[in-house]
Amino acid sequence: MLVLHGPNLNLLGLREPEIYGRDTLADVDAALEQLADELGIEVACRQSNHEGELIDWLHEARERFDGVVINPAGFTHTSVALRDAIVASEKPCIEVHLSNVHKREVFRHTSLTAAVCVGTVMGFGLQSYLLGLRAIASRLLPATLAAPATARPATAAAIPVLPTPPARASRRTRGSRQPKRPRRT
Ligand code: CA2
Repeated sequence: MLVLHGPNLNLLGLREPEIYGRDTLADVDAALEQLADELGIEVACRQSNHEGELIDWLHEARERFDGVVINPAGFTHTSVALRDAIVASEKPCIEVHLSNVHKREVFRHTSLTAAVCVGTVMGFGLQSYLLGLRAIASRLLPATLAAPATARPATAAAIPVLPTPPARASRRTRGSRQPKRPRRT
């Protein structure tokens, strides 16, 4: 798996601990590597302050990685190019955020990247990354979370994308659930 940290995350733990906590980026990467070991997968963690470099790494994921966990940081809210690169990677991506962006400024409430990711984890600090890694691992290797490393098959088929649930019946077609009008007396 590839883990990408976006701009300014190299400062993690050094500033604004009230928002982002006291864990440093090295702590996050160490925790990811430990979890990857437990899950029996390999992880490569990279950080860049440059949009183009993040895009190049997403292109690299096409050939070299099975999935991506990405915290696009400030680019979440601005970058069509990063969104396009996530699509171009043709790999399942999970978006993660340390903070709950919906509790913060309105400009952080929009993510240009979330809709092209499988899902988003936010608000749990370092744990957001670990939950994101578990999510991507369980999607690609169903045995990963269910069985200890010794009992796992050498290879496992990817879980197919879940089918879209059938559309719910409209309120009008659910006649029995309509509140009954009081009878006129
Ligand atoms: O909560 C997150 O993970 C964010 O992606 C962090 C971004 C922010 O722009 C997003 O809205 C939410 C900011 C990353 C900057 O990280 C810093 C860490 C320490 C000190 C200063 C910045």
